[in-house]
Amino acid sequence: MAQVHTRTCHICEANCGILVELEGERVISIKGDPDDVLSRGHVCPKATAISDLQTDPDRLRAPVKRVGGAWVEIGWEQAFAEIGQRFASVRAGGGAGGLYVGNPTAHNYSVGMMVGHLKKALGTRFVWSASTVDQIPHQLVQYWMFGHNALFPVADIDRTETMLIVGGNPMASNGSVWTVPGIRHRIAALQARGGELIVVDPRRTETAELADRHLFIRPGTDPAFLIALLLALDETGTVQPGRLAPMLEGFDEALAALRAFEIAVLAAHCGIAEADIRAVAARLGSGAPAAVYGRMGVSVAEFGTLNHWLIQLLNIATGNLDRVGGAMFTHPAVDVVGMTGAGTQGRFTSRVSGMAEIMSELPVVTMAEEIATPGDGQVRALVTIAGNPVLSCPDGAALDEALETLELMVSVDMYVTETSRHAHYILPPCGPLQKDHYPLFLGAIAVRNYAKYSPPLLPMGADKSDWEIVAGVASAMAMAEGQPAPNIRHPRDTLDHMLKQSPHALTLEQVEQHPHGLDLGELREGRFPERLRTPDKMIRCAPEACIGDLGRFAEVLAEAPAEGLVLIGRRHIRSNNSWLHNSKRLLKGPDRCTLMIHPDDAEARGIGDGAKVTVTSRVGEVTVAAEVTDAVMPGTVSLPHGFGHGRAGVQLSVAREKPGVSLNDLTDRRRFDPLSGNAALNGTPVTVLAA
Ligand SMILES: Nc1nc2c(c(=O)[nH]1)N[C@H]1C(S)=C(S)[C@@H](COP(=O)(O)OP(=O)(O)OC[C@H]3O[C@@H](n4cnc5c(=O)[nH]c(N)nc54)[C@H](O)[C@@H]3O)O[C@H]1N2
Ligand SMILES: Nc1nc2c(c(=O)[nH]1)N[C@H]1C(S)=C(S)[C@@H](COP(=O)(O)OP(=O)(O)OC[C@H]3O[C@@H](n4cnc5c(=O)[nH]c(N)nc54)[C@H](O)[C@@H]3O)O[C@H]1N2
Ligand code: SF4
Ligand SMILES: [Mo]
Repeated sequence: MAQVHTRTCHICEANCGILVELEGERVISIKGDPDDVLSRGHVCPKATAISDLQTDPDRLRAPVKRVGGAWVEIGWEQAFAEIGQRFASVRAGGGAGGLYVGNPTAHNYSVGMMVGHLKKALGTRFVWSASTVDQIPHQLVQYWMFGHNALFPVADIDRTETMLIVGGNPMASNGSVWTVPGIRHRIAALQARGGELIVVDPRRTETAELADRHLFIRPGTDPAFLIALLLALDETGTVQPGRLAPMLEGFDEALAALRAFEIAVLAAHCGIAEADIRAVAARLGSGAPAAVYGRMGVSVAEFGTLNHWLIQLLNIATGNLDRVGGAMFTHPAVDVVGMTGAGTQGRFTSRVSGMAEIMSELPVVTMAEEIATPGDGQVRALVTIAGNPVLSCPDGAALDEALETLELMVSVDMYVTETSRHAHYILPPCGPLQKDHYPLFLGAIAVRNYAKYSPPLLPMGADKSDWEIVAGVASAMAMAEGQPAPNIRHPRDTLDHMLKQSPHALTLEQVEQHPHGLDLGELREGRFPERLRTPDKMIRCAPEACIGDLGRFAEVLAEAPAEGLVLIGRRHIRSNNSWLHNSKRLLKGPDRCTLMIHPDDAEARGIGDGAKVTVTSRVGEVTVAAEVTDAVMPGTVSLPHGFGHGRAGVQLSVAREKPGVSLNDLTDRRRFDPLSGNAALNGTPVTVLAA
């Protein structure tokens, strides 16, 4: 007898409600849940792949240890004991521990609760995560302006009149730092009520295809566009912060600093016509609700922090911050803001290049050098949790080499990946349907307030959840080092506690009574000033570092634009970073790892559609098929990240059929945003030649 269970898809930030039909332990179907309070039936093709992940024969089912060139299965107790002993000997030899935490941990509430124990057991400041190849500039700006790094503004697309997306492609990504399932319907509804979607992107993306207006922008030049918008508002007297006015500190100072720039110069720099900039500004400044949102295109850039500051200044200048139809703040069921520290930066620096700590971590651009550079405090033992930095971090090839030199490497991952193949031990978590799920971080950035708990659907058997594995490693390391064993609390209890402590004062039991989610209502305006975490409840509009960074931008603006091509990334709806390429049904169709190049640029180099080309950057070279298309603007080429599965020893049999090349063999560790330390993955200068 088949039975249908409700659940939340954990793969991306959209958090779609799904209906999983099971017959015994066999998945019969996975469909969208029309009654889910957030997603209302939306799903994408990746949801069905959850069952592929569950049944994938390549997925490790027991801990493995690398012996010579082979992987040998061992028991959990033996794995923990050996890891503890080997860690103690690394420490005794003067080596430091290190930790890399990957993206899927943000979709796994329970493992996040154990990371602190592991950091403590490792006794290290060498903590890296996918955050510094991702959203750290958002957090830094929020910390500076609103007083807490987790005060994420959420674009109220369902009630806005103008939605401006700069460097985001939610039609492929399903939204990011913005839990907004079913974006296509939301865009259609916006347009049906007379609103406009405006997309600013060097590529005519799937989202741009739906837009009322798409403006091509030269990669990396977003500060020019954003400053020009603010200047156009200023010139037309449409700067109107409205009810925010009494909460603004330094707003006039910020505007004054921007007045040093000229719209015509900025327009020429970013490649967007002055008339178009003025038209967008007129819409934003019309007084009707508007929301400006920026994502990876502006985050992983050399001016990532400056970009996000300017975006929030735009939301403020148009009176749209904390307003219905603007950029709003949630009332989450678990109030992360109330429970975590405001943020940190610069409390310590990295050993080799002296880069500043950010939100208790070090930027990932420092990871390879900290492992490879000998000396006191060199990282000799590394744990990775749900991460694949060899494919996801800049200059992945350098990291690939560095990892092989470690004395001890432990990967908590269910596959032998480009990264975990270097590990001495791989500790695999259970399959996705064997664990529970609660959207701890993502619920707090959703377009609607809600809570939803998904219980495990399949029995655990001898398998372990990520949190149990990380707790096991932390305990083993602590004990081998002669420290007291960490006091591990069951994540469900911690979750229940967090729910109770938050303003909605829910219990986990109450949440569990709502299998389609507990609706906590639409986002409400007027959260500020109460929600602000600055000591005086003022919005800091002119953070010193941002004002200072305008000088760095002015220098770039004064330079002649560089000749040659720049490389940007892209995402596809049927893939997720580096790790969904082992599902046959997701991988089917034409090869997706192609270099998109504009017809003019292709012609100038004698490159035909489908021809093999060699792409070279300062750090590396790849050979890949060209896709000649006017969807990318002249001067820009695009390659997806997350491919490159052809490396020796990777055990992903489906992914190996179409291995592709890694974009991050071309991206450069030396290109980063100096304010945040976040990697600049987009805008890499490259040469492209027919191979
Ligand atoms: N050039 C370029 N590079 C990029 C990006 C880009 O746009 N351009 N995007 C960046 C971004 S935004 C991110 S978030 C990073 C992601 O970077 P990472 O987090 O380092 O990499 P992922 O590809 O997400 O790899 C996740 C790994 O976790 C494993 N995994 C999946 N689910 C689970 C689980 O439940 N438990 C455990 N233990 N393991 C699991 C997978 O097998 C895989 O090996 O990549 C970044 N890299
Ligand atoms: N299907 C799928 N969904 C995903 C993921 C995935 O890999 N696949 N990854 C998940 C993760 S971890 C994240 S962080 C999110 C990311 O979510 P998004 O940010 O929405 O995804 P991207 O496709 O990286 O979109 C970035 C856009 O910026 C554009 N761009 C590049 N350079 C510039 C620039 O200099 N200026 C401007 N204005 N635009 C630029 C690119 O062309 C691209 O369209 O997606 C999440 N969802
Ligand atoms: S958009 Fe797709 S991958 Fe993301 S949560 Fe929804 S079904 Fe899952
Ligand atoms: Mo990400």
